[in-house]
Amino acid sequence: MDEPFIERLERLEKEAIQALSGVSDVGALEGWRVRFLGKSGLLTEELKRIGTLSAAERPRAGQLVNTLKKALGEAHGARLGVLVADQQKAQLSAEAVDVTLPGRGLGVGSLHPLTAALRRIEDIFAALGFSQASGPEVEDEFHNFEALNIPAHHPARAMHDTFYLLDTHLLRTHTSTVQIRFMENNTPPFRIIAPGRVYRADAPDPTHSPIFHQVEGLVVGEGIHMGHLKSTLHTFLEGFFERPLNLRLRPSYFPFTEPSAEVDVSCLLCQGVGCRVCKGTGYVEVLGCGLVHPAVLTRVGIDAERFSGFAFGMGVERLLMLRDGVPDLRLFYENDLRFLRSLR
Ligand code: 2U9
Repeated sequence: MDEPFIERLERLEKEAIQALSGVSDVGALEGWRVRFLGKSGLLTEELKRIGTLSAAERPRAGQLVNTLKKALGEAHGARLGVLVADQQKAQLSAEAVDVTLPGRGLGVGSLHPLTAALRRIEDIFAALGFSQASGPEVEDEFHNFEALNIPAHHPARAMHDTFYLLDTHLLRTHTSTVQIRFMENNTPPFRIIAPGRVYRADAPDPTHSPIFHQVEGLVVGEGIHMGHLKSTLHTFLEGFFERPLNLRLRPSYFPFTEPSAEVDVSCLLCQGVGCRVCKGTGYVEVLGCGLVHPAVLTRVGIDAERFSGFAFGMGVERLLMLRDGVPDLRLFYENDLRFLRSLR
């Protein structure tokens, strides 16, 4: 057999073994297999060369090529085994779970800012001797309008942008309905607050939502006057905003109170100096109030000669926006945890 053939085979073997030791992943190993053992690989080339040898040399040459092919096949198998084992080991350690690490915990959650605010408002009024009353959210026109001195075609009905259900029922536009029901079933004297959800067909914007929350209050007794109203609201507002405040009552109009007033407090940001929150006026409006209109007392069977009362109403979202600097009322309804966590 010609010497170059044997030498070439030996060189090929050396080259293959050396190349195999440099193969470090399954992809590269496949490249190695194609190069040396593939159909058009280097060993196949040697097999083809056998045809050019003399008939006497061919059997030995064939034997040598086949032996090398077998040896390289075995070396390939062994390397593949090592690489697959290495790969599995790397994957297992990458996916390893350290069971000794402390757990992440489930979190305990917290009250929604509106719920927390309602509870605080209820607590402050409880300390002032008020009890809580509640009632249905689906109401009739009598309790939402007529009993409150808002007859049919009164412009105040249009102001309320009411959601009607059928022709006779509606979603309450204020919690005054609760106080009407309370007065139908109780006799003075009493002090109550009516906290709850109310509905108005307003398009949502930074200061409007079709659902919002009110706390209304009602005190009825003998000799109740504006002085009681003002001191009650002053105590409540200083408790809620947790700071001394100046109060300003501006004359206003509501069908269910006479006289009526809107209550301003010295600006929560600038304390009355004038800033963007109070638009330079030093005051911000926080709620509405008044003495209960005698016609409202009479409508529910309370002697308006003997008894008088005061009432007030506030939007809970608005109070929270002022206290906590919330720029958009809709945030209270989107349940974005970043917002919810930003309020206490
Ligand atoms: C009865 C009699 C009178 C409740 C009152 C207001 C003034 C008032 C608004 C504040 C902001 C509603 O949420 S808001 O849009 N409310 O200005 N509410 S007096 O008067 C009553 C309630 C019940 C039987």
